[in-house]
This record gives sequence, structure tokens and C-alpha cells, in this order.
Amino acid sequence: MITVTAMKWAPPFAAGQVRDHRARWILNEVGWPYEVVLVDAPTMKSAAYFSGLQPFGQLPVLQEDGRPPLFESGAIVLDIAMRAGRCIGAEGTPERAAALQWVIAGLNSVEPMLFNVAEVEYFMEDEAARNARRPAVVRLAKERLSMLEQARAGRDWFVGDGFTVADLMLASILKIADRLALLDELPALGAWQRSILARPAHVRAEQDQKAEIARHTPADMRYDALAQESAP
Ligand SMILES: N[C@@H](CCC(=O)N[C@@H](CS)C(=O)NCC(=O)O)C(=O)O
Repeated sequence: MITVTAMKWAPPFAAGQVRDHRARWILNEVGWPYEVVLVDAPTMKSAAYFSGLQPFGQLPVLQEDGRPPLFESGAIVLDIAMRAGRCIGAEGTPERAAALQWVIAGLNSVEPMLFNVAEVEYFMEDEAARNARRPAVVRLAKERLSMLEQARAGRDWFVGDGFTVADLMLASILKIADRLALLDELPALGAWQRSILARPAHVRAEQDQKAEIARHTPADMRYDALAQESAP
């Protein structure tokens, strides 16, 4: 049995974007059955979770009988694709190398630029500090997205002539950009992203996550109980 951890509840801006959707999406693509384990905040920040599942107290974590737990959404997506032999090119081929390259580029060179903007819009409380930081991070994020669009060069797929984990990861990462209106000046990249997100495997992953979040409330995350369990 494969399980994926997900949050019982997340704020509206995050519903559909919490990174467990990446694990669900690739599992749906390859057709492997799985169950979702919903966790609350004290569980994610418990000593047992830190030491046994995810050293940073985050999710997703993939658990599977007979294998150690696996964290990092990128690692989970790559692991499933490689073991299933789907959506990642054959072992040892240039297609496999390019798929790895684009997944890591997405996580390492694109997502952090977008997260800088998300931090300003969602997490910084001081309005003056937000206003001071916003122009630089928005400019850098837009520049990076424009470079990504140039690299895509009008192709339907980032690697070869079919869907791979490169498309999955980049389209997933661009959700943050879309939500923050950073794709408004890059309509072709936005259209490409929408075409990838329309895949049934993603639609199901996102709908399932949103439905679980909608069934819960902030109280279900038990943030007030966080103090009783603490990180190492
Ligand atoms: N690099 C990690 C990031 C994991 C991450 O930031 N997870 C978020 C949900 S999308 C989380 O667990 N947030 C709760 C927290 O940090 O307390 C990955 O891709 O798996």
C-alpha cells in the first residue's frame, strides 16, 4: 500500500497548490493506487514526524510497505516515474537526462523566484517592508519566467515528444505564478500550463486535495496544540 501525506486544511490561496498534489498527480499518471493520510499541524511538528518521516516537519511524504519513507515532492515524482518506467524517458537516454534537468531546474531555478513573491504577498506582515521588497522580487520572477518561456520555444513538451515529469513539475510550479498574476504578460506560457493541468491525472489530484481541504476547517489543523509538541 502506498500512502501520501496531505494537510487536513490549508488556507484558500494554497488549496490545490499544496505540494502533495505532485505526488498524487504522478501516481495517477502511472496508475498506481494510493491512499492519502491527512495530518494536522502538531502531527507534522512532532518529534516522531521529524525523526521518522520528514526532517523539516513538512509534507508530502510517500510511504510504501517495505521501503523507507520518501520526502521532497521532486524526489517522490522522480522515484515513482523511474520505478514505473513512465513519463521520464528510458534509463541512460538523453531524454531521461533532460527530464531530470528540467525537474531540478524547476525546483532550483524557478520555484524559489516565485516563492520570493509569494512570501511578500502572503507571509510578510509589515506593509512597508512588503512594498519595499515587492518590485525587485516581482521583476526577478518575471524575468525568470520569460527565460523559461524562451527555452520552451513553442514546444508542447519540455522533453521529447510526449508528457514527462518535466512538464508535470514546471506546470505545478507555475501554479504559484498564475495565482500571483505573474503569467499575465506571458500568455503562451499560461496556455501551455493550462494544457498540462488539464490532464485527467492532474485534475483528479487537484480536485481530491481541494475536496479534503473543504471538508475541514483551520480548527482541524490544531495550531493551538502546536506548543505542546516541539521540534527537536
Ligand atoms: N521542498 C519541499 C517543500 C515542502 C513544503 O514546503 N511543504 C509545505 C506544503 S506545500 C509544508 O509542509 N508546509 C508546512 C510547514 O512548513 O510547516 C518539497 O518540495 O516537498
